[in-house]
Amino acid sequence: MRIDKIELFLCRLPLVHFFETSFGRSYDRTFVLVRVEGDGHEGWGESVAEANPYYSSETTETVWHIVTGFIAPLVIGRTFDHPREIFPALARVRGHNMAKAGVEMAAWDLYAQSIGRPLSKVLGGTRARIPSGVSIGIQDSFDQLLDKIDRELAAGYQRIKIKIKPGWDIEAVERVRAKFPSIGLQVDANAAYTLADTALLARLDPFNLLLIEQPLDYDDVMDHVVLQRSIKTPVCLDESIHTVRIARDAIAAGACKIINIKPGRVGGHQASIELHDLCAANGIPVWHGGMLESGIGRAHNIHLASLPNFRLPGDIAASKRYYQPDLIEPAIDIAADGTIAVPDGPGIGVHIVRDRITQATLRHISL
Ligand code: OSB
Ligand code: MG
Repeated sequence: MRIDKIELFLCRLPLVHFFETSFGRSYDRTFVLVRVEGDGHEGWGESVAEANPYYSSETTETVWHIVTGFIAPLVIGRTFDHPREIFPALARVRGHNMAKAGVEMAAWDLYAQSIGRPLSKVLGGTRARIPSGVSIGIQDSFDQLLDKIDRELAAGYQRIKIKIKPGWDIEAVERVRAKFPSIGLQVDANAAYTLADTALLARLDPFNLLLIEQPLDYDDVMDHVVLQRSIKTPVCLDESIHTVRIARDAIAAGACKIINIKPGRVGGHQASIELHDLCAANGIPVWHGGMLESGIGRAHNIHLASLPNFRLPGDIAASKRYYQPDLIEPAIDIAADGTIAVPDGPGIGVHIVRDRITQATLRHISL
């Protein structure tokens, strides 16, 4: 495959509902779409960096800078036998995994389109449907939280994740468990605690949570080892897992029992497959995270989540929880059993509505 052209679209879409994590509340989502062209086909990707560097150090502006200045020159005009070769070809760019992933994932779509196969099959996926869960942000009141959970369960979602932070943790979980004693429930702290909070976090033990996601700092491994020894709830790492090598070390050290895979965080589909396989070989279940993606990134996530070691429901939910309308047609939806169909057309297998991208675009460049 040869990539002749890369286009970037800096987009902004209003969120259907605000989303609040331990680092703040958002009312809209700014992101970079990537379109690649070559061999008479196109491919689309979405870089999940946000406008601010709060979840990760990357932002939409660093993605723009790194893709235009450093990644595009390493990719444009080059021939690759397979998209798995792209991530290693970008190795001289240190970090910037979200920038790399935007381009790399678009190239996987292009490749799958060019051979007329669904992306899931090219990635090694084995499932036709994936189990779906929801991530529910911090709300204005516990009653509002319980109402939201009620509605998501009625829609069929198979598990609920709630965001926690100091002051919105034990009582929130207590209230949710009192009303919903047997649902699949997990919490995500987005790095809001330290080891000084160990006794507090141990108070979550009786609530039978599936996992606690990223309780400690975004670049920490060893404090999580200490924490995991002191609490029963399985620790799941998100922010800390930037590379397959860090995952290997985290698993060996006992920092976590579960890992969340977001392709943007590790540099795209190839790194995600390697992370998935490493976890499978070590008996570590994985699940697919979410970054409030538009339908383009969401479609990529669905294909990736069809691989066999994605053993827990992902944060991959219906489009209408995020954007109305979404950038694709038909929108992604869940069935009553809480599963999402993996698209079976070529590539990511969704129809991209160009007018809606044009409307959402703040800046465009063609390279
Ligand atoms: O930590 O998983 C996270 C959204 C933005 C940044 C970080 C996270 C999240 C989510 C949302 O939890 C998951 C979704 O897309 O619904
Ligand atoms: Mg998380």
